[in-house]
Amino acid sequence: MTKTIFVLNGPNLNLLGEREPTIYGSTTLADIRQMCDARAKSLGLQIDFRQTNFEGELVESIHQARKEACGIIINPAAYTFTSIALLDALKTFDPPKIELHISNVHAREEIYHKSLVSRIATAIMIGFGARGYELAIEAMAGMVGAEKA
Ligand code: CA2
Repeated sequence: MTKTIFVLNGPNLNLLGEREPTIYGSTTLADIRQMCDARAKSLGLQIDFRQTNFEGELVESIHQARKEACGIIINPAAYTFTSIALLDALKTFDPPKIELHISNVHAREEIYHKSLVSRIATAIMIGFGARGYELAIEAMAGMVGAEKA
């Protein structure tokens, strides 16, 4: 059976490519979704790609991932720095979890420096732009022992 990876995206990431291109680039979330699907397919993986502006919905997706996914790639956006609910939910997910940020958060204002999610992430992908999603999928394929190279 094909292994499924959940790719979860938090608040405002639906605006990618429309605003602040100097920070987040001009690639849209729809473009990123396509890139993820293509890379996952070539690695023998399946992607469940989601975006929400609601904290509880992210928590629900993580609960669903506990039943259906063998890995999570998550860009929690602003909830990275504020959400204990997200942290608690991710703690219940034992398989690999990659925290991802498009921008280099450490080169930005101090409010973006202290991630709660990093405490429990298996690995972190920061500052590679939209390409970070593809890189995270490649890394995840290695972590979950996907069939193809
Ligand atoms: O770099 C990232 O991927 C972030 O997770 C993006 C978050 C920010 O709070 C994190 O510090 C780093 C913000 C997402 C906002 O997305 C927008 C996209 C286009 C225009 C405006 C906001």
